[in-house]
Amino acid sequence: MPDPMSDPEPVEDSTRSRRTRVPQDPDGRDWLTVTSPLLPDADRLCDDVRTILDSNWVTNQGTYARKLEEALADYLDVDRALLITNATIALEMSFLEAIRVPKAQEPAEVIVPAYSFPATWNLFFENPRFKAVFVDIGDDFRVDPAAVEAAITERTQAIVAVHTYGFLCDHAALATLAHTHDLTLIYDAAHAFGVRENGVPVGVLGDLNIFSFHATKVYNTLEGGAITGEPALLERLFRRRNFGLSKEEQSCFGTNGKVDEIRAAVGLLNLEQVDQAIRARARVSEHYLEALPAAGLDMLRLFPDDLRKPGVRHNHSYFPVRVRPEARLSRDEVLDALKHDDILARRYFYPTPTTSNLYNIDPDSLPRTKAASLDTLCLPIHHRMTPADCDHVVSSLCRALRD
Ligand code: T4K
Repeated sequence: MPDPMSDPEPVEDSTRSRRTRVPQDPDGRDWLTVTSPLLPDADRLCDDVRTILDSNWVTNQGTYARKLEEALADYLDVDRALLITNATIALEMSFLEAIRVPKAQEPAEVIVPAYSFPATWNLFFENPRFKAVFVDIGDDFRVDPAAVEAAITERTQAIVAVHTYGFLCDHAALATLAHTHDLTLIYDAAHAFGVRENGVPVGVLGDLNIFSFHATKVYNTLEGGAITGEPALLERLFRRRNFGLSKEEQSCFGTNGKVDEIRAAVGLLNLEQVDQAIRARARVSEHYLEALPAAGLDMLRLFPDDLRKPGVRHNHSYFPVRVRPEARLSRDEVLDALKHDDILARRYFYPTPTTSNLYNIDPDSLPRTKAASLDTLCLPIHHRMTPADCDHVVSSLCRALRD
């Protein structure tokens, strides 16, 4: 088999450790973790930190933050990108700004897949202006447009869809539904930085599109996020990000969604190396796609059609696998077997509303969400991984599921 990672280009920051000590781990083991942060060169970052400190201007739309917004708009191929503290705040600001509440006393219904991270819907449960209407996903983790259509009522105001693992939703179908029923379409694009389909960038697919720049993401500012979308909405969100203030006048309500200069400096340096990191991740992905079937691991369902979809520039943010019901171990037992070999895979997403008591819903009403939350595992994938790291994961899975 050709070595998919034998790219002559060196993997960035390859001098850093490929293993991670997890602070909460009492044993202090060195783990091969589900991801590893893309980090800037320390000397270059120190130079930037010195410049920032010397300038006395450390936050509130400083020079680095402005530069990063321009660079992000360029990279994402959009007119404007608003830099935000993190994706959770960016989602909440977007919901408050863009989802209409037509009648007092009646919450706006928002259709949202139940297979996601709680950040996607937490606000809908804490703010009485909204009511979440959960819908199911397909077997490929994407929200099911037929389920969305069936959930639309006269009180529906918005669809919030998630490009889970960077697999783009059926955006054509969702756009048609939103247009036909006059609904706001918001994408949680936390996992989808840099993804394109047939040349169309992910940041233009919804009225608003929210990215996460958390350390665990393909591209990061340590903590951070961004919003792209309709210019008029972005202009209003620009004020909302600064408490609703503009030129020392308050014209709307808002929050503090700003990003400081040091994180913006990290973001600028990371943007220079993100393409290389994505190429390194793509090599890991290809390695798994070749090696797992070759090892006879047919108790794992893989997603080659999504990861190699023609016309799609994927970002390889995650490598999800599903443990088939016939397998001799459950997903959680596979997770434990991997841990035994110092591999920290993760259950993204678990819990979901189908596996938590918090939501008071019938789990069997969302059967595909329930199944995915109980059988899906995300294997380690990051830019520092070597072919030997991938083979270590494959061997560990073979011992658990095959030998
Ligand atoms: N929408 C969706 C669909 C999302 O998945 C998320 C977040 C959001 C919205 C909200 O985005 P943000 O508000 O965070 O911008 C992580 C992340 O904290 C979270 O951002 C992410 N999704 C979620 C899926 O995963 P944990 O609790 O799994 O992270 P943690 O700390 O266990 O880290 C995972 C692994 O990453 C570690 O085992 C090792 C590695 N790691 C992590 C950190 C923080 C490092 O090597 N270094 C580090 O500094 O939540």
